[in-house]
Amino acid sequence: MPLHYQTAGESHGPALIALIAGLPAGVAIDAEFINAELRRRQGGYGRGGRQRIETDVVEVLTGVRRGLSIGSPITLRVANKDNRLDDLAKTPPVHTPRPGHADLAGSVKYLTTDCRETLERASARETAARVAAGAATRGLLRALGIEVFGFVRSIHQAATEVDVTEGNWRERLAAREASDTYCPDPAATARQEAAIHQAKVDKTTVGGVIEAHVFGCPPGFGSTMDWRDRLDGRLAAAAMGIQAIKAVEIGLGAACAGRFGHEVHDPIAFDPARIDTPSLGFVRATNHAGGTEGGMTNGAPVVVRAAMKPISTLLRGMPSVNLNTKQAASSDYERSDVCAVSAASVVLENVVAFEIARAALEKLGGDSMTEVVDRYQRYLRFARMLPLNDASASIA
Ligand code: EPS
Repeated sequence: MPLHYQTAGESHGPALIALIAGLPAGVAIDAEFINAELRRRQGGYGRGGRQRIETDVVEVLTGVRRGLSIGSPITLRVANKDNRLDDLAKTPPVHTPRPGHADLAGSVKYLTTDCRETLERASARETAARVAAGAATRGLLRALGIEVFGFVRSIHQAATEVDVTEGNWRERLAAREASDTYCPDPAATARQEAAIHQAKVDKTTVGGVIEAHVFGCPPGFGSTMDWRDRLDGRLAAAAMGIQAIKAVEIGLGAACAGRFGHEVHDPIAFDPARIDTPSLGFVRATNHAGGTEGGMTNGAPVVVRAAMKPISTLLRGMPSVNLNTKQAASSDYERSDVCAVSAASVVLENVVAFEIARAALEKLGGDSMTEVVDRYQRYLRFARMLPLNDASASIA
């Protein structure tokens, strides 16, 4: 079975769970790193009261021995302190759906007028489990020299224009760590905080744009042979699958449509000095393709961008309808955030990491990391030897 995961859990149930299967033995499962990512997901300017209640910490229940995976399914659990799903007084039914949330569609789908049945699962609290699952694969990626960096590009109208490259991403990471909005640009951070503050004053919410950049992938992860195996499609599905995401781009994305071909495609050159890098020496001055061509990595950094809508729980309410009476009513208010774009950037970073780990394992295979790393080195060796001849074919 290829690497995959499933999550379970309600926002105010006892816990969130991620069950990962298909990870080889010998992957370092770094609970401290997972917890640091969970803490980052809880943070960011504009978060609401729930994050002051919770301290998300992962419990590794199965599949790991002394910090290393053993090949069996891995169960990760994050407990909810605010666990009150069955307490009707504290967690009453919700009858007036919030425009933009899953409330209306989910209630009709499950033939109930209590939106809580749906909203408990639809809540982005579930993304704690996805962050834990993605973060658990980071040890595998690091063993292959692959790093993922996620950050906030914009909140409302406040955007940064900083570039992120193989050469500067660690500096950008340090700048992101210093930013309350997870944006690697202090001036843009200040404007983003002001936008969130104003939205709070106005009892409304704001969205924004998040990005994840993947460094160190060689050409050939993903596949062009079947549409379901295309890496760009999987990345888009993983990103669009995050609550509140309404658009996903790879590289230049939608901007490709308004340019001529020669302005879009990244010219290929060969630099023998870079043959030992994952690009194998096939270098590009631009990366409009965002690191994927034909549904496969092409050796350039993979760039995934996603647009998040403003959170649909508004303190000021929105025009809606009571599902029992069908009378006009203002949407119900559940404690929520003014802005969760920063948190979403952590989710994007980790769901992208998971998809890259899956694509790497599909290319390389292997039951243990010893095998996976060995197969990776062999693949790179053959690729550097191109064109292969009789002599090369005999190399072990
Ligand atoms: C949360 C995301 C938001 C919060 C939630 C925690 O959920 P939703 O996607 O439904 O807006 O509102 O917190 C609560 C439900 C609460 O009890 O405050 C998250 O990302 O952890």
